[in-house]
Amino acid sequence: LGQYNDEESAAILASYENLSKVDEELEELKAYWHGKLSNLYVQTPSSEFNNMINTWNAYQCFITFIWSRAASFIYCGLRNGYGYRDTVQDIQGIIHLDPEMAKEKIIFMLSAQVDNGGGLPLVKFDHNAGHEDTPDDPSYAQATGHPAYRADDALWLFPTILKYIGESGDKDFINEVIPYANKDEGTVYDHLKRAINFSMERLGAHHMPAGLHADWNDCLRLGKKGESSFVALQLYYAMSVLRDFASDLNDTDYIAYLDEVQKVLGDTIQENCWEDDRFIRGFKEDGEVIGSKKDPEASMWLNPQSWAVISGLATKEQAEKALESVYRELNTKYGARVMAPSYKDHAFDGALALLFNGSTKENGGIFSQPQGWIILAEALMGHGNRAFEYFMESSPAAQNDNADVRILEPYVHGQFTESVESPFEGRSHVHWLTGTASTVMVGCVEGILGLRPDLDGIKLEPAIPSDWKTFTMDKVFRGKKLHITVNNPSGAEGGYKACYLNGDKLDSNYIFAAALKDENEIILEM
Ligand code: IFM
Repeated sequence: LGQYNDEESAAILASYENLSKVDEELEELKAYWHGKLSNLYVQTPSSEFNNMINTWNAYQCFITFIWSRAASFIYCGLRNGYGYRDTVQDIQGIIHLDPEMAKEKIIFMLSAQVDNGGGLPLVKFDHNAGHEDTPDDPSYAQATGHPAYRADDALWLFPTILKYIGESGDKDFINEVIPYANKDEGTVYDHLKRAINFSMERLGAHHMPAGLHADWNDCLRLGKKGESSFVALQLYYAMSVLRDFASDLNDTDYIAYLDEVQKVLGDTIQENCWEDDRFIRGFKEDGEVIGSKKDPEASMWLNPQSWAVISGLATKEQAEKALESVYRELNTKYGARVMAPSYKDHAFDGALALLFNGSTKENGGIFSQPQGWIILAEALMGHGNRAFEYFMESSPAAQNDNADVRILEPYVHGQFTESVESPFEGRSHVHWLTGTASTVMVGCVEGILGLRPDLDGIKLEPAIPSDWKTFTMDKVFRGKKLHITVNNPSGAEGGYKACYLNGDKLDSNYIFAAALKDENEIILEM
């Protein structure tokens, strides 16, 4: 109604005086949403988990997918475009439900990648691919208010595109030609290669990616000389993803290049970022460590620990130690803090988190988005009990009886929750438009439920609470119906003993897409 003038709106209102039209449209609306949510339906012993995964988290994923952070008066006022990282991340939350819808947005975001491989920090609503200014042009900063590149933006494309191709089986997508934001065009494969180049051309003193204007953490200004361990881990992971695509395309020269640079990057992260029982957060412009165990404040950071596992860089021993450190030093009854202790007297110049009171937002608050990554990391290690514990601590559905404290609706994720130093511990903020929707969805679907599609099929590797004796998942995968029953008579929290597809015992827990019929009975024994 807000889009029309008085006369036109009055006509629309009048058309609803016919109640059968109201009924019809309500049915249409219900059918639309049931359709959108129908590609995955789980029945586990946890009603909180079922409600979030089948309905509410999924619904929030579609809402953030559509709006990104663009339309929230609570979040940052009305923006004149889409944030690159946020939008590419948000796509991940709906891929398992609607890969076609995801594809369209992926293409749009690739067309907002600059020809140097970096993402446009803000993609205007009237984005005109091939003709946009970039952060290298003063006019871009003037129009958008964003003067510089972020270190991480284009690196989010790797997990997102991998998930899309895995879910859809659309391998040809890698050869699709898409324009760059400012000039030139290239295949999706070329876009990804340039994203790697963007980071490789901006390395700091330890040969790790520079932190630039910010990485995922908007409050860390590390500049051209400071370095981010989080981005280094993202880059390490991106190289593994691209290696798979390169093998599929038989691009042997590029595989050799990736192997060489990934080894150098991996070695430097190991040498410079591992400290006894944790990965550090990075280096300041002057070369000093951020997030060292001996620092009086901000000595422990969540994201480098979870991403060391997700990226595949951490050894098993490092992963176990780092995850244990997270649990010991960051976990609270409402989830894991983004770092601790909060900055108060020892923040450095680029640590803008100091602007916030301790235990809120990036200053030691329970940032909700990283909860999805810690759930995923624990699940990848086969720690089903821990993964589920993190899910429950931060899950809106588990706080139905805590509304006086939490304040937000018990079915929607918020951006952060106040933590231990706050007089309002447990109070959550900024509902609906938050990347939490997609990270927690991915953590639960790929992590706890263990549904992990890749180029040729799908791996089933649940990591569940050991008291779940059995659960089922109905999933549509590449147009085929999968009815999956997971049995866990011996109380495992990870691993599997046997996997059956339509009565035949398989060699592993991997199911080739080519082996699927239209309807499939799958049994996984844990
Ligand atoms: O990563 C950012 C996100 O892009 C916007 N909200 C805050 C997050 C953490 O700083």
